[in-house]
Amino acid sequence: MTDHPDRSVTATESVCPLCAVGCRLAHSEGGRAKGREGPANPNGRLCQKGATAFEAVHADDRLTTPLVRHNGDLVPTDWSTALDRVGSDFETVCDANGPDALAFFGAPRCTNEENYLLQKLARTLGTNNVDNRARLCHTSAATALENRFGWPASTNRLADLTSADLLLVVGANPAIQQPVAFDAFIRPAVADGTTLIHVDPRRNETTRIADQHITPRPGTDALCFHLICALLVEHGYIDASFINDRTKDYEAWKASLSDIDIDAGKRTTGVDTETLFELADRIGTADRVAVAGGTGIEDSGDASSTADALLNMLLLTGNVGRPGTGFTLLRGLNNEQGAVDMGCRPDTLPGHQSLTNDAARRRVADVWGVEPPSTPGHNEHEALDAFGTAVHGALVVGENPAIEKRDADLVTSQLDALETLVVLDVFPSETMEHADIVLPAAIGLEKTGTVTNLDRRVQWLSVATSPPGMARTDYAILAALGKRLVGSGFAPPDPEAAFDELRAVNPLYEKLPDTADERWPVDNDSPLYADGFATHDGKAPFMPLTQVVALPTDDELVLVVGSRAGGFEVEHTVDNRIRLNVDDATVRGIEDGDRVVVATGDSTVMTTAAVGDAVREGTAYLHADVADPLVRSATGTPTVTVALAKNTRHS
Ligand SMILES: Nc1nc2c(c(=O)[nH]1)N[C@H]1C(S)=C(S)[C@@H](COP(=O)(O)OP(=O)(O)OC[C@H]3O[C@@H](n4cnc5c(=O)[nH]c(N)nc54)[C@H](O)[C@@H]3O)O[C@H]1N2
Ligand SMILES: Nc1nc2c(c(=O)[nH]1)N[C@H]1C(S)=C(S)[C@@H](COP(=O)(O)OP(=O)(O)OC[C@H]3O[C@@H](n4cnc5c(=O)[nH]c(N)nc54)[C@H](O)[C@@H]3O)O[C@H]1N2
Ligand code: SF4
Ligand SMILES: [Mo]
Repeated sequence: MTDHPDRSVTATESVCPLCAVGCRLAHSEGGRAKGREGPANPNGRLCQKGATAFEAVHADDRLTTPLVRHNGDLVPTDWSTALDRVGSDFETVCDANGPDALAFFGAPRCTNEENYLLQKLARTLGTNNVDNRARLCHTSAATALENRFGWPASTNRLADLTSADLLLVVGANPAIQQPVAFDAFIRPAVADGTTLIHVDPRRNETTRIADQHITPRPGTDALCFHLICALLVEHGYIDASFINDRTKDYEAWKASLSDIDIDAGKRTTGVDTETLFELADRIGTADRVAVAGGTGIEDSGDASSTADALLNMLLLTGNVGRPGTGFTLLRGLNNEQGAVDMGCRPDTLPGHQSLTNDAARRRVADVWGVEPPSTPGHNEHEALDAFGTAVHGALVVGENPAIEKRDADLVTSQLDALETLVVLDVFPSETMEHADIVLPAAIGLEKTGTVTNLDRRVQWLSVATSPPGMARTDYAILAALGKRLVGSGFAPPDPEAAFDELRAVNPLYEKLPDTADERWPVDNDSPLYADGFATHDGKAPFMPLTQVVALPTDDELVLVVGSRAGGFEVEHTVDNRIRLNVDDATVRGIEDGDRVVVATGDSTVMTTAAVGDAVREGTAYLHADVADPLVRSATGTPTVTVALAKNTRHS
């Protein structure tokens, strides 16, 4: 279609397309982004990576033409040839195997309207096989919040963190990963007297301003917080009227605490009794306690989650529904919250309405003219496993669907097992190498539409420039695909009309004004659950601990993994070194700078040792990219052996 020769960039105000904080910015002279005051960046600042947001506009390697595979190569073509090919390929798959042979992956980097269209396309065709990347980052915490409180989202505003008396940051490093929110809300709160407790087996940049650093062995946080709850109950630090009026299952949960042996728990978690007592005291005596959780509290496996234990602690002490309390989900990608709110998940319609809720399905059918199917679809993990057997065609929007980016073999063979793989992206990716059709898309600064940040604020993007070459917005591409696959009435004419349509089917977004720029579900700025939980009886249940923690043997270390990234690093350098505690290094004859072999099961990784006190004894830390083969082959929290590599000691 149209080429866009004029790509000058205007200084129109928009939202940073990089992370879930959602800072406001505009293009400035010299090509850098300049912050504009907004709710997430009230002082108008941006972080280092946000300042480079416009670099992608003029990057040399942007995708600018549709590509179709021909005799093994991806060759440039025009839009109508590419779109016709997607249409006929998907029809072939559907005719032979039914709509559940298609899977739709996307799109936490795209707008709400784009995510809305993507799931509408899947469901109108007759499948709930639609999911998005948020699954890799924050699924345990989001699920715990949804099951216990009502919505898979932060309970409070970022700005509320400043009124907490005590803030626990658990398994996260907001000083680096959400830097503007950290500087605008957490740092000033601490300067103003909020006690900051950092719970993380590794010391990181966030620990620098913490009053207390608690280092449970990786994977034992749930037990650690159950121990703290047991101490809170024992010492009478509970909010009896909150428990009575707002919660349920308290007595059964309390009875389950008697199974917990403080001394055994101390050995398992590695946190000494004094520290546990001190923390219980701090929590029990504070008026407002808030928790902020990151990717470190995500569980591998189906054990009861750390998030569940943290929510018990908040319920027990009445710390939900008031400013300065609650749970902040430190989400990562710019529209991760919006992608799930729009129903890009296999089990719910827009607004987190259950697929089995007849009234919700009818409400959607009234608007779409088609009733969505009621059986849940495959999530991304399941769909990838089913490629080539139950699933034969996939549409991937702005994702690189390697479940873990490093497991190239599995992903390659699964992607190649598809009959047709369609990728919408802005840059070449590993996934694209397996694609049959590639459609060039626009980045956030080249389009309009809304995005939802990590505290549920919905903001409009503005067009600062046009996409390069023949690239089009994901919205335009999905609308064109819908027209071919469903019919001419499929998509509203533009994102503004789509915002109207999605408000009509999504009860959480219903009351947002046309200008958006409010937080769902629009009840000014009060915390969620001020008057009751969004559960069927308005009460939040307590949840007993079901996790069984295996202790590592003497020669093993528990592996801590971190520095997860969503692919927009300012510098693409990864610190490959394994962090070891001095005591653990000494018994193994390892010195700082030595080459070491890290192993679990059949997987090994060769790297360099960094010896010091960044991790507690019994644990070791590796960057997520380096740790990937080890994490993949382990079930649950991996334990590893670390040994000096042969013949590598520099003398
Ligand atoms: N510059 C930049 N910023 C980004 C991104 C980017 O690509 N670049 N990506 C964004 C994305 S997608 C995401 S998901 C976020 C990630 O943001 P974070 O969740 O803050 O990610 P990490 O820095 O890996 O911090 C996770 C912490 O969990 C700890 N941890 C590991 N295991 C355990 C455990 O068992 N218990 C406890 N308590 N802690 C544990 C690790 O030591 C680590 O310090 O960052 C976002 N911000
Ligand atoms: N080994 C390892 N694995 C990891 C992580 C890790 O650090 N190490 N991090 C984990 C985490 S936290 C996350 S969030 C995931 C990230 O997993 P993915 O979301 O799959 O991450 P990326 O590889 O960055 O792929 C995103 C793609 O979106 C494209 N894109 C950006 N903006 C747009 C847009 O507006 N439209 C379209 N169509 N495309 C766009 C980019 O060009 C890029 O190719 O990976 C997880 N897996
Ligand atoms: S904190 Fe996130 S949203 Fe804000 S400027 Fe940095 S990358 Fe962009
Ligand atoms: Mo992420």
